[in-house]
Amino acid sequence: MPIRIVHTGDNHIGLPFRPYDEAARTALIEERFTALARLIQTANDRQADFFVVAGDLFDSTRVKAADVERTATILQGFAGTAVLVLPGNHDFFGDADTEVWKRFRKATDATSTIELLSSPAVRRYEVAGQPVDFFPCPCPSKTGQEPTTGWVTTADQDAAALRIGIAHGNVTGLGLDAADRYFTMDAAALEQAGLATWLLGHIHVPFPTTPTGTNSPFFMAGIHTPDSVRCRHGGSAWLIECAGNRVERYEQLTPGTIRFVRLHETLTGTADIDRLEATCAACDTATTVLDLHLTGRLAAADRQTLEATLDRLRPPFLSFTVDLDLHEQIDQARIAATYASGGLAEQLLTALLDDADHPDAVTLAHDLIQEVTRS
Ligand SMILES: [Mn+2]
Repeated sequence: MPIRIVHTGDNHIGLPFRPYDEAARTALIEERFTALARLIQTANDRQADFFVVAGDLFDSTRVKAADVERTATILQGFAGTAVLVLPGNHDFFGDADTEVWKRFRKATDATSTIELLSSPAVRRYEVAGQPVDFFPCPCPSKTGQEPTTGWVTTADQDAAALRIGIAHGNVTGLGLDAADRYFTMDAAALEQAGLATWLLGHIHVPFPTTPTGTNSPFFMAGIHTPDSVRCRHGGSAWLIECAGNRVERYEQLTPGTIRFVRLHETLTGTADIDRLEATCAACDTATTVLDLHLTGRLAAADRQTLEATLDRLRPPFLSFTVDLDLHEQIDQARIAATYASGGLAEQLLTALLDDADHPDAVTLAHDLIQEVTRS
């Protein structure tokens, strides 16, 4: 029987989602818990032996007690040998007084299977006679120049054990960390440490880049469910199967159910509005946080059609925000309604309207006339 590990990280429980309205904010905060609960369920269904959180389980060191307790209750649902929780850089372990970990310890005190990896020292377990040694590298602060993994190279390693590193930080070549402030690890050094593999967190993008495979010198969990439009994947975690001191097989798990989508569209007429409507209607609305950025030029009547369309599209979405940078397209009806017939403005704008080579000219002239008349 292989030893199975479910590897997650960067769950950011307690992320406040401040820019969203109350309904969306509540749903987004809730999703961080429910996606973690789904992942525990999957780990149990797949008979995982270990559930590893590779840092940033919490969004900060001051997450409120109720949220920490709820997280602890979810983790207590794991049916395997142990849940291992590493402090990352957002939820670093400063000392025994670090608020979030005091709360976490209090909430998990009675659960012998939950281990807070607050110190860099080997944690040994045994699964069906096979020793399994974890080498945790907790973050002591929010930022740091040096990797936290140095102690592993000089630590005693038992050749008979399955040996797994757990760390949190940037990896050269993976993330953008030009200033080396996030405990940057060297990929080659990780590979040369003598361990079967490393379970890492910090970069919210999963690594390896293939959903299944046979081996990898390290794994990056990827955030378990998206937290912003910057997240291009649907939420990720790994199921890793080991035999001896080797990874034999890995498989990507997808516990997330929400998506953040930002759409940039240029509108110049009703055909574009129809196209926008079709694109929005194709979204899985109840689980989509949609952020529309609309630019272009619309005639007054089309602008009304757009407003009505947006009002119709909005309700089923988890969140639906619109950034409008639209100019008014001046047409004959607008000229007739605004300017005296036969007057200079009417004649000028009508002439410009016919200038197919300069479609912006009439709008520009109208804006100028409006500005002059107003001042
Ligand atoms: Mn981090």
